[in-house]
Formats: sequence, C-alpha cells, structure tokens
Amino acid sequence: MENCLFCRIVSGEIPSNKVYEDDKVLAFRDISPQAPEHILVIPKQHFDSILDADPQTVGYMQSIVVKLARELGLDESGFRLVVNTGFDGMQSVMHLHMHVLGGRLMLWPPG
Ligand code: DGP
Repeated sequence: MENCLFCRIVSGEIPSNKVYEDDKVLAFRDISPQAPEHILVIPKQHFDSILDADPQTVGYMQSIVVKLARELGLDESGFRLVVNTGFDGMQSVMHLHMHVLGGRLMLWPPG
C-alpha cells in the first residue's frame, strides 16, 4: 500500500534489519528498541490492524513468533508479545505488527 511505512519496508524501499523473511511474513528489529531483543513480525500483505486480518495470517505470524523466540533463546527466559491496536492501543504504524520483546524483565506497566 502506497505511503504505508511497513509496506515500504516489505518492498525494500526502506531498509530494515531483517531477522526472518518468507513469502508471507517479514521480521525485523524495531528502530527504537524497548528491550535487548525487540523484533517486529509483520505480514507482507497489508492489513491496517489485527481487526482486519484473517485468522490464518495471524496464526501464521504466531508460528513465526514462536520460531524466532526459540532461535533467540527467549523460550527459556520468556518474552512479551504485544499487538498495539488502534487509538487507545497507541498503534502508531497502521500495518499489522507483533512486537516480540525480551532479554530483560518486562515490568508492567511498561517503564
Ligand atoms: P506501534 O506503536 O505498535 O505502532 O509500533 C510501531 C513500531 O515501529 C515502533 O516500536 C517503532 C517502529 N518503527 C517505526 N518506524 C520504523 C522504521 O522505519 N524501521 C523500523 N525498523 N522500525 C520502525
């Protein structure tokens, strides 16, 4: 989608620090990491948010989250999976994404 930041990352127009890619999903490091490991997992197809996405896409993203968490060793220590949605969710990029945060104790509320 034109003017969508994450679509431009998918197309390669904007560079990213990729950690995983296949025909459906891209995972890359967040530009403003909130934890030692902060990965964004996005579908290549544009969905504004999880409200618009089909369960197959969301389920496939989940399977990639688990795969990456294992590869990064976060299955041992644990991690936080966040899907900010809409205004109150403070979603800033309107392209569905899952935040994988780990490598430190994820205190709540975030700080
Ligand atoms: P959210 O607030 O849930 O919409 O998170 C959007 C995230 O996207 C935020 O943590 C920062 C990240 N981000 C924004 N622009 C870029 C970018 O150009 N590159 C990368 N790697 N991450 C970005």
